[in-house]
Amino acid sequence: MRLRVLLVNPAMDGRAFGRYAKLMEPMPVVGLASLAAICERDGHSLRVIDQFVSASTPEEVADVARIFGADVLGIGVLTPTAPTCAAIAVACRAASPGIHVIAGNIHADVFSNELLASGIADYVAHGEAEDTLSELLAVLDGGPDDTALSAIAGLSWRDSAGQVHRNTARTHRCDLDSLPWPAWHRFPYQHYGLLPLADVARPTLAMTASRGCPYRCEFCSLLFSGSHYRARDPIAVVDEYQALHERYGARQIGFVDPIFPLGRKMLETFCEEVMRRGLHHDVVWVSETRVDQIDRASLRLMRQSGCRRLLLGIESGVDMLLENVNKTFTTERVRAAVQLCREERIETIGLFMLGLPGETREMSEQTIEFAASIGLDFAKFAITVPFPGSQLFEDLRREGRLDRDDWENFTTFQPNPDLLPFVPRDVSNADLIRLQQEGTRRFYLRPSMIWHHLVHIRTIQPRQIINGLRSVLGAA
Ligand code: B12
Repeated sequence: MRLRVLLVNPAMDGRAFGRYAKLMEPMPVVGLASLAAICERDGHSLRVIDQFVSASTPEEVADVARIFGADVLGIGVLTPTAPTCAAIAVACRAASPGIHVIAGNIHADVFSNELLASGIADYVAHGEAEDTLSELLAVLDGGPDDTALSAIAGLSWRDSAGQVHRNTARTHRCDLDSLPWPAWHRFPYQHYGLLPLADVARPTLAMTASRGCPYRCEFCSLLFSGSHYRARDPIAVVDEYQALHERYGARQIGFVDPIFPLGRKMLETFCEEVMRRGLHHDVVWVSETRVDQIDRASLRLMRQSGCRRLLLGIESGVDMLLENVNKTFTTERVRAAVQLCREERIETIGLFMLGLPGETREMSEQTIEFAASIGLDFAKFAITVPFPGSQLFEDLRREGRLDRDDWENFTTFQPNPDLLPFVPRDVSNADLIRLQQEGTRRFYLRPSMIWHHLVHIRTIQPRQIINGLRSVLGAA
């Protein structure tokens, strides 16, 4: 017998994004789509709900589970969606007694004990879950058996007596190319975008060329789980890239690796292969990278192969703050990299964080000024949030400055000053939110920027302009 598996991508509560809520768009979930492919490969029956698109309530998800006769609910838990995940699990258990609840992704990874002890989940797959899930479903298929369960690396679970176990960790899979490609046909992929700022063309899909990240930024929640960097074979990357275009009609592909490109050789082989197959005529790509990973020759090749926009994690315009969070590059390097991108005609989105540890109001102002002065095409100002899994979270917890678990408020666009999870000592909560709005306003509402967008960029749709203006100007 094979199992009936329901996979759910839980949505964030739009209220946690306040005035920016309308800018949120459903985005491809590569991790869950990869797990969907594993379920298909192993012959299980599968249903997928992307709550970002369906906007289903937990009760509606539970109805689908009941009607489908789901044996298993698999749910990906990021920090701000943890309460929604719990509500979905509770509703599904009520509607389908006996359903096995499997949780994964970073928040479940960090809080596996709590999720299992509270009865929200029966199993937590730590880290990258393709192999763990496959083995777990095979065991559940034969009826759960404690001995077999305890042999699955990377799994935490609750036994029949209610005791929680954590098995040995699973070593990171180095061979990423033998994984089946994400099963996008199970997802409402026609609805996906790459957030307004990264949308150059549609339909759009996403993929990864690597996993893990060798850098150690303090605020990154992949710090503990994802430090082992592994790259795919660039030719296999182009195979998937081409398939996304041919099977699903993708005209834009977003690389959601922590950093892509990373490493010259891989980049060159990837770009040249894309061009050899003529894909650069039909598909554009965007990715997130570091300013110290790009040079003129790489950028030129990237542009030729279809790269149109880069997201750059710049974070701050203050060198001391960059150093504090282990960023290992300076503002001078940022300025030079953005200038190079301009010269090589690749558009840039600067990602900034306001309210970093040690930041003062003056420093936030300096970051906003810096953002507007270096020739970026777009800028996004996020409020610093100590996400579980990051060093920042660990440090604040240890210092007793983070004694809370209202996870729904852990978002980088929290509109309510009283609910901000973290504010540096020298800035007030209200100031921080004002600075975020001010940064966005000062960046976009410059005549030169408006002209630049109307005449040169022209990728933002009228609906996005209206929503953008409403969020910047503070209209409801
Ligand atoms: C694409 C992306 C998004 C997309 C899709 C999110 C999603 N549900 O996957 C969107 C735009 C919606 C998004 C939003 C947010 N994101 Co985001 N996002 C990413 C990004 C860039 C790529 C994720 C990805 O696809 N990785 C590749 C796949 C293969 O890996 P994976 O997703 O980790 O999946 C594996 C495992 O986690 C696990 N797994 C995942 N899901 C499930 C489900 C089950 C059932 C099981 C068993 C296992 C499992 O198995 C997967 C396969 O190996 C990452 C950074 C990064 N590069 O990883 C940040 C990241 C995941 N996002 C992050 C954050 C902070 C957010 C926001 C909170 C941002 C905000 N503005 O406030 C929101 C929260 C949205 C939400 N749903 O909760 C943090 C996570 C923080 C945390 N502790 O939860 C990350 C790690 C960025 C960072 N460096 O800090 N994000």
